[in-house]
Amino acid sequence: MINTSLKPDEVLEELRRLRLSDPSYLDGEVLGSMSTEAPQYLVKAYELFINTNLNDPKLFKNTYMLERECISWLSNLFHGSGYGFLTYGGSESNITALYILREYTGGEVVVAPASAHVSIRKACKLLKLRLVESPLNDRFTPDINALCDLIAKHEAKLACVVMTAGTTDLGIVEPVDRLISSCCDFRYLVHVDAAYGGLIAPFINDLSPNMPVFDFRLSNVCSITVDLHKVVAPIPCSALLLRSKDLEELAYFNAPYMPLGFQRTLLGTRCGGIAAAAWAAIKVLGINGFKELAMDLVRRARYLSSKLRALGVEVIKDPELPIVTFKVPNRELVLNRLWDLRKYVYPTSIPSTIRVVVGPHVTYRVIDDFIEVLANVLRELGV
Ligand code: 0PR
Repeated sequence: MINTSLKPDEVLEELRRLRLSDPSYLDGEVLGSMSTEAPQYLVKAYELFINTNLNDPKLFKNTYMLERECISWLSNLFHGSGYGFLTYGGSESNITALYILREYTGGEVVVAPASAHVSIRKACKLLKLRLVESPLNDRFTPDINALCDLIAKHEAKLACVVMTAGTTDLGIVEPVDRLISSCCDFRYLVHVDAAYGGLIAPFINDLSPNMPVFDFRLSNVCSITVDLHKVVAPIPCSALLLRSKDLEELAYFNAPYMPLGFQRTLLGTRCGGIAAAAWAAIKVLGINGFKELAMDLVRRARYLSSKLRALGVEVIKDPELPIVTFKVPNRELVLNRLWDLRKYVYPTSIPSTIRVVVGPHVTYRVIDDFIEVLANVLRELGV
């Protein structure tokens, strides 16, 4: 039973206690999740705008200005023209993108490699779009010929093709550029789900020189999802970037009682804190800060991968983005033991594999500690 007669101080104390017993990022416990511990200045920025509503831009002009500046900066990074919205997460961005592209094209089918995130499946279900999946090859990347065959087959009814820049299992940046150059006889629009890779891939050319291009320079690309809460911002914080104003306007909904006469995005009231946190992150980090962070994460992921190999563990793929996926015999047993020891790593959809996402809180010390625990677990279980 919940005690309902607590004083504010008491309730906060109780909440502190509850939060402390949930996993900690900074103690190196959260290892498989894509979220991270946001720095305090971003939490503060969020808090300053916590009672503002992004969906009432005439009332909260500055909040709206912060959103526009964030979209403009992010859009610029992807060679776009400044259209789009801040959203509450990659799922909302993806659902909105598919909604907009369905409205724009009148299409009924979405073609995507099997690596597409569950939010794409969710979007298709909600929007009554038929998702047609194309296979991955033995390197877990999309089979471009198969994808192109499906595009040809469904061209007339296609709402869009979805490609992922930073797949959930392996952090693979799918070759949007290669698809478009080799599948050029058909008309189709592409939505890029860069929820995970969007704020990492553009910055790591020095370490991964062959990174595919997946931005608005490719004329088929109409929308890009990019999450700030996967690299730096407090949850929730994502963006949906759009190629043009007419696409953006497809997510405006008449609301005669509102000061502007319409509402933007699929949600109603939207906390302005997300705009303040995103704006603060962009102002503080800038291109150089994001680059430094992204490069550092990739270096740490490579360090983890080499440590795993030194243990005799098979790493599925050299990490391009900072996700390290590796094989273990008897996965359930190993996962359970690691979770018992508060090392929260995740299974992936590839059989017998476990994933570590190297977020900002996964430092070299955290990695060394994890390797030691994993070595003990593997020894102890004799697997
Ligand atoms: N697109 C891709 C490629 C993703 O990996 C994710 C989330 C999304 C879209 C959806 O983003 P939102 O979760 O912001 O809506 N990928 C993570 C995953 O499935 C989500 C996650 C994050 C899961 C933190 C657990 C967790 O603790 O692993």
